[in-house]
Amino acid sequence: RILVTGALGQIGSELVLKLRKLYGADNVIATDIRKNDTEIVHSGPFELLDVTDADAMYQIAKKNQVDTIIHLAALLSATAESKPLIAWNLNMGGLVNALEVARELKCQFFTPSSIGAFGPTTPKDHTPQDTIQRPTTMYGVNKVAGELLCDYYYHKFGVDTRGLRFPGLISYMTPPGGGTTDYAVEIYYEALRSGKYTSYIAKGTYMDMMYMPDALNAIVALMEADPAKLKHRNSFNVTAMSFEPEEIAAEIRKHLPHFQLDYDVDPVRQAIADSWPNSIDATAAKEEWGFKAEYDLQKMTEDMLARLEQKISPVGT
Ligand code: VAH
Repeated sequence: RILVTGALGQIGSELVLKLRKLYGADNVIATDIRKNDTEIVHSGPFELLDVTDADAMYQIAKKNQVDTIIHLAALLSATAESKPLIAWNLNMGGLVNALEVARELKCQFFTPSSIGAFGPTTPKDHTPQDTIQRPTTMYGVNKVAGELLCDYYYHKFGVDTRGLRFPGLISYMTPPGGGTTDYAVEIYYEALRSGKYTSYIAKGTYMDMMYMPDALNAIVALMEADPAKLKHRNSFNVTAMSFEPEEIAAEIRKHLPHFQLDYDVDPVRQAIADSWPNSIDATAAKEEWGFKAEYDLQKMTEDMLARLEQKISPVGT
């Protein structure tokens, strides 16, 4: 059975539903520090869990005979930058607790890394799988330390740890919270709600992005991949596209011609974005476990706007 931490977050809230369809609802135990009234809580087992409580996590995993842990509970880049020590304690404390449970109960293990694991001295274009990682954000420090810790648990204790360096993830179900790439989600909501969006990320700032369905497929494909074929484990570069605010706005205008984009740059999140790559190279993921993305900017925009139109009242109504 699969234990998911941070199940009510941006990735978790869609991944849990997908895993329940794939492996059976009762085989996916969703946990989070809070409860809400969504399908996650009602469509299968849900438990309250603070991942900084090692014993609580162990008890839930043991009681449910868990053999796979998907550890998603974390603070994202902008939030982590605003409260770095809390971020360290949650991001690293939660991770080491989850790895210890995986070691003791012999579970397969997944946790996401991020393009945030790269820094200003990393080659910015077609960033290689193996390269310099000197991030200048607490989130980046957590992601690099997390990658190294997961590799350590694999080499030292034989825990089957696997990870993905996710780009900005775009989804229509649960908006992200506290990320730097969140503008690329907010812009779709505002395009429909008000017909205009003020971006806190500057014109010309390229970042890797991916539509959530591709991210979820990548997690399942990696976790089901033949371990003998994995030369890397923590963590694989994966990406679907790279764009700057003007480009996503132009794609939106193909559907909403009057959409207006302007800028009010947030220096904190702009500094984070500037420290990240412009585009990363996902060759290793393609070669070692057949990664591929189905959605490009055009296809994602079509789907996002169609789905969000059903969720929120379109502009002018
Ligand atoms: C963030 N959405 O902005 C996350 C992600 C690559 C970006 O790590 O922090």
